[in-house]
Amino acid sequence: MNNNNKQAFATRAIHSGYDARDHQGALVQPVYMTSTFEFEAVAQGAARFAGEEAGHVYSRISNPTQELLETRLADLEEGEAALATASGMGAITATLWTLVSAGEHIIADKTLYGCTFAYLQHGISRFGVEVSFVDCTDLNAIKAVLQPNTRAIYFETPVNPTMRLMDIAAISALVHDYSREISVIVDNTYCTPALQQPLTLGADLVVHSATKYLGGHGDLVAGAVVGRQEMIDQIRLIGLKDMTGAAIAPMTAFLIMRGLKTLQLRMERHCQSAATLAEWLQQQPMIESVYYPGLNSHPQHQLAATQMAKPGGMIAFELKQGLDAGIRFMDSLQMIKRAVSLGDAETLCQHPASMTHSTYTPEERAEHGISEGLIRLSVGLEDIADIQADIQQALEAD
Ligand code: 7XF
Repeated sequence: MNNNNKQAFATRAIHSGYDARDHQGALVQPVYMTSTFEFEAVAQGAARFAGEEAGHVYSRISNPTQELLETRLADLEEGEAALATASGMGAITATLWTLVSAGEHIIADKTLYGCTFAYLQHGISRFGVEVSFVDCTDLNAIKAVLQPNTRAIYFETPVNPTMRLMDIAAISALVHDYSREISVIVDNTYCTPALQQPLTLGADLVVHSATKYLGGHGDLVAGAVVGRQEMIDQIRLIGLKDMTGAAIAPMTAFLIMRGLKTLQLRMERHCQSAATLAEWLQQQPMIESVYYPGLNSHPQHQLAATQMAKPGGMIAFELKQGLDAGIRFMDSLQMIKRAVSLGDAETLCQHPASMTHSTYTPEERAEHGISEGLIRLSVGLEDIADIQADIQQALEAD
């Protein structure tokens, strides 16, 4: 216990919300593999549908295994409530479909995960929602696009894949000062609450691809959104139930809780190995630039130190000889996997321009700051010496 009587993060990641006495003493929570729930009488079913009585109705809306995961995620993110979904994109779309209507406006950072960008650029814009992409590291740029019909500002920090950081507290203060009607939504996938807790810095909602560090083992696809109870209730009843149907499977919720038990331990190792590798990469003669918030050379190194407990497990870099050398490097990797996704035990390496960010046109990538030669590394949990040896031999291969 820490001094305000609240258990510490690692403890809550294991225990929060679960009482074995409710489950015949089972150490680990049972998985409720059920699509529907029996009503004692018609009146009870009617009351549940009307929202007058608490209780489950149907597993597209809620399920006890999902509910326990949601309690735990809300606790870890310091939020009132959470909604777990079938994917990160399910969480993002359910959230924005709920908050924004035709004729309204969203501000987004200029660089986002490829499918989030595609949804904002080509998806929601088809339904009469206006989106302004701006450099959210520049508060004046945000100020310049705030409008009376703005309903949300959306950004990642660190940004996938360029590793720019947004000042969550400063953006939240600026936007809320303009209007409390605007939701500040932070994609916390790269950090997890083990490293960064946007709600404590003034954000309204946190979204996650739980596919990544939260699950942590590369064996599931899932997402989550965390925030105030009233907002999460709305997202559940509108964005999840009616607009996306992106319900999480009970077994997936179970696997995420298994992953959460080691979240803090894993993040410590991911961060330690990434910090060592970033320093080492920076000294290699074939490397042009390394983007990692823990490096002194990162333009927002200072912000990283105040906003993030540690600089994370993701690194981006460019080779001096550009794209062709980058592809040669990637094709020469032996232990490290060429794969998209991130946050797994396995070290993963991918090429944003042709993979995760191929949803941008080449012109959009140039405008939004994603270079064609950029390589992204998700530093895994293998021994650092083995990761480094594989990178070294791939850099030296011709
Ligand atoms: O729907 P998903 O669980 O894949 O989550 C979407 C998503 C949301 N936010 C961020 C910051 C993400 O990185 C993702 C998914 N990104 C993977 C990646 O960058 O490798 C997807 C592989 S194409």
